[in-house]
Amino acid sequence: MLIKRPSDIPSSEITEKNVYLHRREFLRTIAGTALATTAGTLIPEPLLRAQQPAPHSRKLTTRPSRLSTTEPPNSWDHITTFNNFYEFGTEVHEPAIHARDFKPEPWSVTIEGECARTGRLNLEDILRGETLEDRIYRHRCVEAWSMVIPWVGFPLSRLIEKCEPTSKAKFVMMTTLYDPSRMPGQRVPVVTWPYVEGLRMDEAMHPLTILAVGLYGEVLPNQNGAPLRLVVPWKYGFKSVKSIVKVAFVEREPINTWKRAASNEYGFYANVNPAVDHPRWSQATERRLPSLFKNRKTLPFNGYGDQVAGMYAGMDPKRLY
Ligand SMILES: Nc1nc2c(c(=O)[nH]1)N[C@H]1C(S)=C(S)[C@@H](COP(=O)(O)O)O[C@H]1N2
Ligand SMILES: [Mo]
Repeated sequence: MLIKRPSDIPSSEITEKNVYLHRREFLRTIAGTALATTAGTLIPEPLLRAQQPAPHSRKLTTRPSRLSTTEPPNSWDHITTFNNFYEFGTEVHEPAIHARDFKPEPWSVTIEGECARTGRLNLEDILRGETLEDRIYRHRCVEAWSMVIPWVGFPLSRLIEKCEPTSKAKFVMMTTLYDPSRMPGQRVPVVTWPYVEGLRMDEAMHPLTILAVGLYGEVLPNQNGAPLRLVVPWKYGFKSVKSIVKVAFVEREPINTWKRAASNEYGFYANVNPAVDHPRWSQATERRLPSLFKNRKTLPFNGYGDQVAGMYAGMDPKRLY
């Protein structure tokens, strides 16, 4: 691989590592205490590989989707060793290590709020009769890195229809498991636990919005949000809440975790917008892993504008961040 010499690298690219460390510095400040981690150290690639379990060979039956991107996906190694999942540590290499012994089964999801079918659904009931699709999506983290990920999943709209929401249901709120004995990161108040995210009803019903249960045709690895996680490809990664145990239909816009933590930096909509800088860094470009440098322009709505921009007609694009 050709590595650029530092003198060739514009300063806009050099800031990259600082950018993704910033959110963590901020967290340490607000949390007072910090997880005892190797903060800021970058683990060399060969070491990461050595620590990685091989694909576990629990194959799923899937069919391809015409909603997939044709861009080449990142490797299994990249997708499973570079994760944001603060329940298992705030450094991107930590979830692969600390989520290893997490048991995502049995699993059930509580359905609450403005819908006819409140109650509890086992994961098996949620999946019964579903056709699982390979959905190869671009993923753009607010911290300016990106990947292409071959998810296995099904439209969130399918679950929503089963719940029969009432006309009062304007938003869907989804919540991650709260169990500090199984998710050690929750012993540290880096954010308000449990992690919650929400979508407006039309966003939740959009055919691009999926619940993922797999990766590369196999059952989802723990660090990627097993056994059930949201994927909303036109929004920054933090919208895609992992290890979901609750789906609630609500009338008012929910307060999502990152907005609660820093409403000056993170909003509810979180649509990928290269024209609106994050208060502390630019969103104009991104680093497509495994590159160490920003190597491509970020596209509005992460390249899914044709399919989703219509939902936001008339809204202030700054508010969409
Ligand atoms: N419960 C929970 N969900 C989460 C997060 C988290 O810390 N906790 N991080 C979010 C962020 S910032 C990103 S970029 C994606 C990362 O998903 P991946 O690790 O599967 O790539 O998960 C999102 N979902
Ligand atoms: Mo993210």
